[in-house]
Amino acid sequence: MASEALVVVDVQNDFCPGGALAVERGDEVVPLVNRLIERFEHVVLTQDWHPAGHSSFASTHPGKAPCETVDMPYGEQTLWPDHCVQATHGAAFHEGLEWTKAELVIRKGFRKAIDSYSAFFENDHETPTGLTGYLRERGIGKLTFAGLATDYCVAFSALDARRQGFEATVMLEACRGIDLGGSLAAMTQRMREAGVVLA
Ligand code: VGL
Ligand code: ZN
Repeated sequence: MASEALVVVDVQNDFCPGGALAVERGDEVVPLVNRLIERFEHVVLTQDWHPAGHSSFASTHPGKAPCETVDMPYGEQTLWPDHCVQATHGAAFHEGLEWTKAELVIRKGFRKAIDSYSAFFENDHETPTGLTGYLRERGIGKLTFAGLATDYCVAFSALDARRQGFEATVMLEACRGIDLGGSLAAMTQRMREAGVVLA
């Protein structure tokens, strides 16, 4: 039988209260995620990891504000405040996160010209992060997701997991959402339709 892994998505300072792209009550997931980390044999973390001047930052596009969109070669891209800049405090994991046990940290969003919500593919839905190969080689077929944000990085990761043939469960109580323009309801529906188990 294929083994399982927990994927902890972007539990970083910038997505917690006080951070640059704070998800409301984002820090509340920390104790819940820690409990999940204890329960799982294999744990993978993702870390949003942008170079300064990243193309997903509104500040990179003169006249644009956060939450507006721009057309990128790979499609429409939502713009964000500068966040999770490589090696800054904002990009570090929340200090309460008990990440010692994690066997892999997947960094994403490090290419200046392309954003990456999913743990599997960048936002062109083509450029792989390498996670599929890693999990397959290790015989891991079943994934459980928790972290931030429900309607962006968690949802796109869970959808891509299904597309790549993994079983996927999202622990909703150990996630918090951004909910931009109804994104939480829309992404919840898309996950359900894709066969993601919402627990
Ligand atoms: C995320 C927006 C931009 C996330 C990352 O972790 O959900 N959202 N970068
Ligand atoms: Zn980001």
